[in-house]
Amino acid sequence: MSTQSFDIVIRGGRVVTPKGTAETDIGIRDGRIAVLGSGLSATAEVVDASGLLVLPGGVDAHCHIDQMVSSGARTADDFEGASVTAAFGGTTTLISFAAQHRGQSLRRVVEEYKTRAQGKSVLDYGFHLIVTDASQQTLDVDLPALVNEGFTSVKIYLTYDALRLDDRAALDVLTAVRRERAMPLIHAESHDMIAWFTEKLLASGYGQIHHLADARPRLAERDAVHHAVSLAELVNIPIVLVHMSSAEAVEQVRWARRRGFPIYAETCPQYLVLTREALDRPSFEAAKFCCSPPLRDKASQDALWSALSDGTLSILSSDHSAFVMEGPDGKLRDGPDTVFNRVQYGMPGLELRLPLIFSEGVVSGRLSIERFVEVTATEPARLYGLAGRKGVIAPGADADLVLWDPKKQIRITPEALHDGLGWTPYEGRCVTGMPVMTMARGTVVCREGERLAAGGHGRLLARARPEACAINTPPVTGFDVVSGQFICDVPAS
Ligand code: DUC
Ligand code: ZN
Ligand code: ZN
Repeated sequence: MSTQSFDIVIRGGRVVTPKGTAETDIGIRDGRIAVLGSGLSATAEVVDASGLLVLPGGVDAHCHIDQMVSSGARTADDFEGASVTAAFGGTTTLISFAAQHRGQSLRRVVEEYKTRAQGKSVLDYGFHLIVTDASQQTLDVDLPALVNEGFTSVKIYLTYDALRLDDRAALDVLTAVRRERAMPLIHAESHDMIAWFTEKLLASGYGQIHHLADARPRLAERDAVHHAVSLAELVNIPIVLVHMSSAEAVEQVRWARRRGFPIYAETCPQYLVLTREALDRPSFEAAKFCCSPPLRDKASQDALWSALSDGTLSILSSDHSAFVMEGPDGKLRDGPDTVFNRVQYGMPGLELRLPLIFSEGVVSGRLSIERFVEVTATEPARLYGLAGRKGVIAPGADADLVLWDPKKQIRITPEALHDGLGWTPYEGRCVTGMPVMTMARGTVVCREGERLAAGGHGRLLARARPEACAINTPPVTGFDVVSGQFICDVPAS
């Protein structure tokens, strides 16, 4: 029995951490978790959590919010709308993207995205830097300063004409990221395979939407995942492979990890619960299911579930990328006959990431509740420099908490969601398990369907350099790219 007093006490819930689940009270003071124990008293509010799970708020480490994408289209939501919909789904931290397009100053891009979020987001947020222009100014001036300011992760693309880096540029970026001890994220699909196949399909008149899955085959992902791992090994840097979608990609990740190389990989709800057959619907329906990499088959789904459960895949993010359906920013910007490579790829996912995976994973017996918390909150926080602060229920962490009713069922409709988008690829699906209250830094953001926090409650997170990036293994080649010196002998190969 503690005699201290707290601003808020959450009483009687089953508290979940990656290490186990136990009934305990949580004492909160000044927006942080002060203590876990029993019989705690509060000066302000006691929240009765009996019959509920208490989870660390979700950390969604891959979402595109208020972003200008390479086609010139803008995603549909701003930071207020996106953070509110995320909070209703049990997420309390967002890591979105500050996307550099070629010729742009990375510094100016970041300042622009900071302005977009500031005063709007109800949740704490950070930005990964998307680097498409590997200039000296970007790599030697802007990047070091930005990493020092807490932007400690960088995404690069191996595909898309407007975004991709060739190998030399990719190695330059990885070397600079390694020097700064930041974390790289890699979009791994083979550009030339996709470009070649797209050209052949279009030349033969196969432009319909369902050919998206043919044009971006699993082999193109397998090939690029293997290649990305080789690039990382050459430079001796850990990487996060984002949005793994196929059994073949999982096989490559498993191969890399078996060899002891620090490869981390992410998947997303759409690859776990949807399949490519959805693309066979008429175009206005099929467009809802277009993402990149595309949806795959049931065998890939099964492989992803196993890999998520056994630790081959480390994190589960939404890859939220919401677009309206029509108009210049729409998924079908050329109308119902938009060819597959002109569709705007991406799906909304902020609000349903946790409910879908709880229902299909935990309720269906494919994931333990502890693993669910680990992949949706604890591990993304750890990988991206928020360890101990976000994604955990422990003294000293921010009081980002979700009261979760494991029995509550809903049938998904656009009206049941809070994104105002008017469509969802999950329409008609029923899920079991929903958040009933989401708290961010001790403030209740939403409760029983009601929004309670104002835009601007969220703060920009200065993230630490991820622990995983403090590399102390010798380079496979013996040559250290950062110091420019041979630092050890390696057997001739
Ligand atoms: N890559 C992403 O990470 N998200 C949306 C589309 C894409 O190509
Ligand atoms: Zn990507
Ligand atoms: Zn993405």
